[in-house]
Amino acid sequence: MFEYAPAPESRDIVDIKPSYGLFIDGEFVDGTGAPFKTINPATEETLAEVATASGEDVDRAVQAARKAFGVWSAMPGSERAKYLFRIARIIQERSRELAVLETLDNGKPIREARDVDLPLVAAHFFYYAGWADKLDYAGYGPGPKPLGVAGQVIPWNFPLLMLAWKIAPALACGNTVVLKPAETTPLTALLFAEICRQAELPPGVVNIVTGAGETGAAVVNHPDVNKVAFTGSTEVGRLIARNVAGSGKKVTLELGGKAANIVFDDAAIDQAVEGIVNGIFFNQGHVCCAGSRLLVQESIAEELLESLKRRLSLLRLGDPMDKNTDIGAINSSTQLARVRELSDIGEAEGAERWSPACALPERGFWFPPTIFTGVAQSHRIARDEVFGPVLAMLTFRTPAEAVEKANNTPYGLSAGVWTEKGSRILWMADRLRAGVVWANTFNKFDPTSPFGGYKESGYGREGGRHGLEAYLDV
Ligand code: TXE
Repeated sequence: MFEYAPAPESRDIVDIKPSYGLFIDGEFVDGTGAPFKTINPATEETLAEVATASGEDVDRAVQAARKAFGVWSAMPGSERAKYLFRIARIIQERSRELAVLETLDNGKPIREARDVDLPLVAAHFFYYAGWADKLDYAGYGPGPKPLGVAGQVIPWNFPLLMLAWKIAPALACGNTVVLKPAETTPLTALLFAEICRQAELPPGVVNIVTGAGETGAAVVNHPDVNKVAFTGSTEVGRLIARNVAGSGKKVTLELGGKAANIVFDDAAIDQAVEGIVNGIFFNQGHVCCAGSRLLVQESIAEELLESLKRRLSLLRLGDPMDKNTDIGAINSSTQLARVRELSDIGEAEGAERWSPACALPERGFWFPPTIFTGVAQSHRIARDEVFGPVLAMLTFRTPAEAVEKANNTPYGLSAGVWTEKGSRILWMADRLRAGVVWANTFNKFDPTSPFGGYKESGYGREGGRHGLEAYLDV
């Protein structure tokens, strides 16, 4: 570790209330379930008390969304676009406040919240605002129709960005929404509710219900919900798919991943090292498409590992509010326990574990950047989604072997290829069973680009024109 001068962002720019209600029909209201606390995972301090929506509250939210659907879906697309553009602009204006609140509630470095999450959140609203009036077939007969009320359940790794991925396309198409944020990160969704009021969005078009899995289940199982969109664990995704089967609801699921980041011997090594670090340590590895399996061509494996270790020794772990921080806090004690358990299993199964010397803060939930070498494909560290800052390194000799190993997983969300040979990129991309293949980059997102998985990583696409299809009957 080396010394550097701390540069903390001010937390005074956010006004965190002691307690929060639900956002139903344009108003903040009490929940009838027992309230829960949301904490700052970097300090374990309680940030606020948040309402739990019971089945009854969820029903009220769905009824409000149903009522608003009449008005919202009948509105010309150009009018809906105005609201979405207004929301996008307010997000830009209030982005510093949103970024600080995201960092406090989630534990991610402020630099990432400010420079990655928030610009992408605004970009999604701008992008889908632009679609709203392109969906009307004015003068040419009836156009595609919105589905109705969308029930959306999102995780804690990108609380606002997942909200944007879900809400922006749904509203652009004329649907109304009941969204449940994750129980460890509800605050930015509630600030977004305030932004909906500021944008004078008609009441009931967006409803936010907070709570744990039971609240999520009440949303997706509600008979008046027409479309279910879920991002989260594969386990819960399976449960949801089973529960809604035969109900006529349309479903999109975005689930886990175990992406291969594949480095060939002709790759620009320095660039690849940056891409590997970004691939697995960005957002503490709490990324569904994280490059958690490093596949390196055998001839450069030793050299690459040395460069990677040197680079990891320069990463700064600590206070997420410090603008210098590279690695923030693990989002919850539950997630930390999972990362620890899978890492311990990695060691017990015979892989070698390495982390740079790095002091962990005393309070809060922390895990050092970690690399496993000597990993076999059968090891759980090579198969299970860790969802933390843990990289499993494997080697290969030929491109065919790289493809075989990369595809040897039940998941198929993303992959990365590092080579200076253009034809090899195309050859690999054609054979990798993954929804996204990045070439000489990783974790690059854009609202114009569809995102989603093959195999057990889920079904349906979010983002781009394809993202609209999930919210329309054509
Ligand atoms: O996920 P859950 P958890 C993976 C990652 C992580 C593991 C567990 O590997 O370690 O899942 O995380 C709501 N009906 N991912 O436990 O439980 C829940 O309240 C409806 C990958 O946090 O799936 C939250 O809002 N909803 C992933 C959301 O589902 C239910 C992101 C996600 O929580 C529900 C997160 C139910 N029965 C975790 N039970 C990714 N793909 O990015 C829970 N929820």
